[in-house]
Amino acid sequence: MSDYLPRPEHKFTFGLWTVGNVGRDPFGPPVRPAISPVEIVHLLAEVGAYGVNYHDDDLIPIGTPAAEQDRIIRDFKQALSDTGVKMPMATANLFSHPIFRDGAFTSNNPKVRAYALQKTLRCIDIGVDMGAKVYVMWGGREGTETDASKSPADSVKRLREGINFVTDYIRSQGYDLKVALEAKPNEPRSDIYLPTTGAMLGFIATLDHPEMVGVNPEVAHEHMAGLNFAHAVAQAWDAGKLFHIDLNDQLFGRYDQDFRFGSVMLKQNFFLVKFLEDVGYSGSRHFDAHAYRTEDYDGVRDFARGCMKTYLILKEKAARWNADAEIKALLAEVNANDGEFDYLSNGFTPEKAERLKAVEFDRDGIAAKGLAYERLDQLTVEVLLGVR
Ligand code: GLT
Ligand code: MN
Ligand code: MN
Repeated sequence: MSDYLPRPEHKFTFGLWTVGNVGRDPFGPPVRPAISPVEIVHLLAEVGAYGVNYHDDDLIPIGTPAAEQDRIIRDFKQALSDTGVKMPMATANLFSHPIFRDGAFTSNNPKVRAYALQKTLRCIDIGVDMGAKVYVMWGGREGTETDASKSPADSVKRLREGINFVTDYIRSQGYDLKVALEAKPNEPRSDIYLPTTGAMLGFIATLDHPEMVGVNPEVAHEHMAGLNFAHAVAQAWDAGKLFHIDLNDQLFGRYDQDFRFGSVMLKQNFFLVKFLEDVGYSGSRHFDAHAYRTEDYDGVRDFARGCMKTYLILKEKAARWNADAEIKALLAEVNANDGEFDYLSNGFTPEKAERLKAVEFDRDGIAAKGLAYERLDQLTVEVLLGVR
């Protein structure tokens, strides 16, 4: 049994905006005093996180004079080196300032698109300087309330043009930096373009440098769309595109709640953690979540520790599930193979097709046997509930 304590090899990270969230919502003002980025780094070190992720505006408010910017960066780097906390990911805020009210890369206004690009390049320069290896692009306002305002096809073209510019910039600077696109179906826009991880994966294939671009799937965002998050993650992994992941939790069909990881849908999160651990995902496990509005900063610490501890408990449950003799026997049974059709793997030949077409299948015999998935799922629940 593990101590469930976070260690650097677990790669647990939090954005500045997560533990630094002050509890503002559309119906009420902040409930916690803001703490500085340096204080956030110390809080994360105290709870045992590996890293902190950087949003340009969270660290350097828009319009900060150059000298002040240098001081902020110096102090932040000092906090990183004092605590050993790493900064593996950078991301630009292209959604808060009113200039982005109709999108950034997809705005109809070329000045807004140019500003979004400038802000991205500057964020990348600072992020790389502080150690970032991944740049996340979440197009929070890349969408519409009314499709009278712009053509969705033009918007996808504009997004492509913007991302191609960014990847060429990264190459021209010789940066060791990958780009991870984060999908969300809606909120704050009525509809956001490329609303799911699957849509992002299709889009990436159309870019100039698809090898530099992957995805950053978020639990809450796929759950808003009623989708199975682990399936989206598996497809991204299969495509070699799982560059980053945003872990949090919530039920299907709600607004973006960003709850503590594992606080709502335990079984789904169990299969997610099992997948990540089984395949050996080695990137950041980023908790893009925040504490309930009911909490003070002790509650924020409880929240952060809870995200990491639940991940580690689910990781241990996954190992237990994999080692369970009865589960293994059931899986072996449903995957039994007498070798009769092994010739179908390793590609097509006309001879294989002819041989296959001549087979008489015992449809009723094959269909008659139960698959014991009820038993398998019950055993899964028993592992999760701690009675196996
Ligand atoms: C914002 C959003 C997240 C994104 C962040 C990166 S910012 O908090 O809700 O899903 O990952 O831009
Ligand atoms: Mn979210
Ligand atoms: Mn996110």
